[in-house]
Amino acid sequence: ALKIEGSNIFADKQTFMKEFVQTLATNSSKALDEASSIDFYNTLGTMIRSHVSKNWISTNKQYNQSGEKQVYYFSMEFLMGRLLQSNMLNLNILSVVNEGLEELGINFASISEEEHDAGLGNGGLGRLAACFLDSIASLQLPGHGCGIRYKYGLFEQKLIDGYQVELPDYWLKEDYVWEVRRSDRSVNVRFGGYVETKVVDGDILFDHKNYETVLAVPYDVPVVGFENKTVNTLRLWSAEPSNSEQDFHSSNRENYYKFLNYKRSIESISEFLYPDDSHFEGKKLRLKQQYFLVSAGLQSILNSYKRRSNQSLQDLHDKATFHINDTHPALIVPELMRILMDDEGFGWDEAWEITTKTCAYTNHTTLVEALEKWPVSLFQELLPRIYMIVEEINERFCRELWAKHPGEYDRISDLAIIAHNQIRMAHLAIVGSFSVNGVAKLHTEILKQREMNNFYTVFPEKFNNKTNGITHRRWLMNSNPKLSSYITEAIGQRWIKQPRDLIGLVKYAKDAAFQEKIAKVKLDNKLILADYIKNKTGIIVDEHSIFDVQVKRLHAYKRQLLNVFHIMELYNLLRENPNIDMVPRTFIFGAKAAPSYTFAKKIIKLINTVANVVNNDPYIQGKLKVVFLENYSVSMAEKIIPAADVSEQISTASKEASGTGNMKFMMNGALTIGTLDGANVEIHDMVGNENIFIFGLTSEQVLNYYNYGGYVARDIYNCDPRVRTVLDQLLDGFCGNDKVEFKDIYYQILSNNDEYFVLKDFDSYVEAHQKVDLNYRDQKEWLKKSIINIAHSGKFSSDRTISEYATEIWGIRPFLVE
Ligand code: DL6
Repeated sequence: ALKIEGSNIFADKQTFMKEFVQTLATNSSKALDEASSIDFYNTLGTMIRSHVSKNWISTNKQYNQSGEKQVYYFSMEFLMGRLLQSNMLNLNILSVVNEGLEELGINFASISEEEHDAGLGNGGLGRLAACFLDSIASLQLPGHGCGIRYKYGLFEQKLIDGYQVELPDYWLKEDYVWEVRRSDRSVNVRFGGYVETKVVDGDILFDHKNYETVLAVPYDVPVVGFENKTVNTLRLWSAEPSNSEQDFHSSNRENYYKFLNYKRSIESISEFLYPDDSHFEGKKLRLKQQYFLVSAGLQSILNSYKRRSNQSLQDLHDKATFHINDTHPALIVPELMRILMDDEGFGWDEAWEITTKTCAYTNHTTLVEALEKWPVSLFQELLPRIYMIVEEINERFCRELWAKHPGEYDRISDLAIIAHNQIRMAHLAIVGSFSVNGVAKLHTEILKQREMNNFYTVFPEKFNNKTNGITHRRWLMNSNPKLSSYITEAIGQRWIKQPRDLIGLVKYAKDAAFQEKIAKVKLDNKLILADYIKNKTGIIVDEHSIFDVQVKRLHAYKRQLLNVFHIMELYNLLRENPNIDMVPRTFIFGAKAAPSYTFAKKIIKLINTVANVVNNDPYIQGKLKVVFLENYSVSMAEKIIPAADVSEQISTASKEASGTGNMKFMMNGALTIGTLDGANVEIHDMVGNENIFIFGLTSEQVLNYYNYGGYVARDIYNCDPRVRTVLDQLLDGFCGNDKVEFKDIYYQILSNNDEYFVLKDFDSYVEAHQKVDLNYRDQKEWLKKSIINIAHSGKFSSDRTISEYATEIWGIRPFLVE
C-alpha cells in the first residue's frame, strides 16, 4: 500500500487489530476463523464509517453555524464505484490496515473485491460527478451531491456467444455499509392532479389538487476529504409510498391488490437507472425521476436552510449554488420558482432574481440525439403547476427577445423554451442559470460558435469553459500505488496535494534509472492484468506485447469500429505474411452498449467475432490478440488503466465533449492515439506533438463536411483495397459462416455514407499505428514520452477543475473543519 506521511485514525497496527476483531464479533457474532471475506469487508467498512461519523457531524454543524455558502451538485448519475479503498486512502490508513490485516492472516485485496461497485451512472458524466465530490471534499470546500438511490444500477453485461445480454445490477442485495437512512429528513413530492387558480385579496393563489404524493426518503453517504476533517454528504433519494397499507383497508382483498399496485408504481421511480448514454429517452418515468430528484433535493436544502437561520431566502444566492449537471435536473429552475412563490410568498420578479442568481448549468454534449425535449402534453399532465411556471418563464423570455429584436420570428422561435409542442430543457437551463459551461476548450468553443451560438449572442456573459478532470487519488494513488511511490521518491510528496507539481518529472524523462522503474511498474501492472484476463476469459496474452486499450461506452461516434477495422487489416497483413516485422499487439476492449442500441450491440458482436478468429489462428504466431472484457465498470477500469501502453481516444472530431478516460490513461503513463477532439486537444497542447499520436480530420473539417457535404465514403471503398477487403469481409463469412450478421455495419458505412467518417480517417489511423509500432521498439524513447505524459497530467486532476468551478462559478471557498 502507498505510504503517505501524516496522521491517521488508528494510533498503531495493534490498536487497529484489536478494534477489528471486536467489531467483527459485535457485527457478525463470529470469531476470526469463522468469518468470511464479506464479513471482513463489512467489519472494515463499518469501522471506517463510524470513525468518519465524528467528523461528518462536526462538518455539518460547522457549516450550519458559520452560514458558509455551499454548493449542491444535482446529478441523475453518480458513478461512485467502490469506496472502501478510496476512503482508506483519504483517511491515510491504507498502510496501517494492510499491515494489521496481514498479521491477522487476512488479505486486503480479496476483502476489497467483496465491495459491489455503486454503478449509479452510465459513463463519463456520472464518473465526473464522483470525481468532483472527491475533489470538493479534499479541497475542503463546502459542497454536496444530490442524486437518486436507484435500486438497480447500470445493468450487468454478460457476453453470450459474443452478444451482449443485460442482467439487473442488484447492488443493494447486501446492506450498503456506506449509507445512512435519514427518515427524519423525508419530504413529500407531488405528481399529477390539477391546479385551481383563485384571487384572494388581489393576489393570485395556485391550489394544486388531487395530486399523488410520493415520499422521498434520503440515504446519506459520507464523502471523505483527503487528509482533512471535511466530510461532505452525497444525499441519494429513494421513493416510497406515502400512504400505508391501512389507508387501503387491507381487510378487503381488492384494496390490498390496489395497495400493492400503488406501492409498486411509487417505488418504480427510484427503481432503476436509465441505461442510455448520450441519448434522450422521452419516457414518463424518466421525467418523474427528474422531478423527484429536484423537488426532494430542493425541499430538503431549503428546509435545513430555514431551520438554521431566520434569514430570508432573498439572499439565497449568497448561501447556496444549485449546480445542474447536464439538463437532467433542469427542473430545478421552475421548482425553485414554485417553492419561492407558492410556499414562501415571493412575487415573480423577486423569485426569478433569486433563482437565476442561484442556478448554474453544465452542458456535456452537443449530440442532437441527447437533447432533452419533453412533449408538452406529458409534462403538463405529470407536473401541472411546474408547467404553468415554465410557460410563464417562456412567455417573459420571448417578450424580452421581442423587445430587443422586434419582428425576428425565426430567432425567437429558435431560442424559445417551448416550441413545436415541446419543452427544450437546455433552453430552460440556460435561461434560468447565471452560468453555462462546457467541459473542454474545444467543446465550449463549439457551443459558443455553433450549437448554442444563438444563446451566446443573447447572454455572452454566462458562457465559460471548465475543462474536466479526474481525481488523481483514485486514478493514480489508489490504482497505481507503485508508480505513485516512484513519483514521490523522485520529486517528493508535494504533488499529492498539488498535482501540477508532477511537472517536476520532466527532468527525469531521460533518466535511465527512473525510466527503468517506470518500465518495471508497467510490466508488473501488465502481468497483473494478463492474469486477470486469463482468469476472466481464458485468453493468454503476452505481457511484452503492446497493450492497446479502448475502454468506454460503446457508441458509433466513439468509433470502436475504426479500431476493429484496423485490427482486421493487421490480421489480413499477417495472413499474407506471418513473418512481417511487427511488435506483438494485444487489443483490449471494455464497453457497454445501451440495451436498445442495436448498432452498438452489433459492434460488440463484431469485436468478439474478430477476437475469436484472431486468437485461434496459430498461423499468425500470437502476434495479435483481441480481448473483450465483459461488464466494464469503475473497479475494472482501475485494473486496466495502469497496465495500458496505448490509449485509444479516437472519436470523430467535434463529437466527444471532453472525455475523461483519456486523462486517466495519460496519468498512468499510456501514450494516446487520438483525434483532435474534446480534451485530447488540451492533452496534445500540454505534451507536444512528439508525445502523442494524433490522426484524422479536425473538428473544423468534420463540421464543414456536415454543413457543406463533399464526403463520399464509397469513393474510399473503391480506391483503398485495404478498406474494401475489410468491408467485404463483413459479408463474406470471414467472421464465421453467417453472411448477414454484419450487413447493417456494412450498409451503415456505405449506404448511409459513414456518418462518423470511419473510412475517411482509416488511412491516417493506420499510419499513426505504424508510428506507435516503430516508437515502441525504441524503449528509451517510449519511456521518455510516457514520463512526459505523466508529468503533464497534473492539469487534468479534478482538483484543478473544482478550484475553477469554486472560484469562477460557485463563489465558495475552503472552510477548515476543526
Ligand atoms: O463531461 C463528462 C463527459 C464527457 O467527458 C464526455 O465527453 C461526454 O460524452 C459525457 N456526456 C454525456 C452526455 N450525457 N448526456 N446527456 O454523458 O460527459
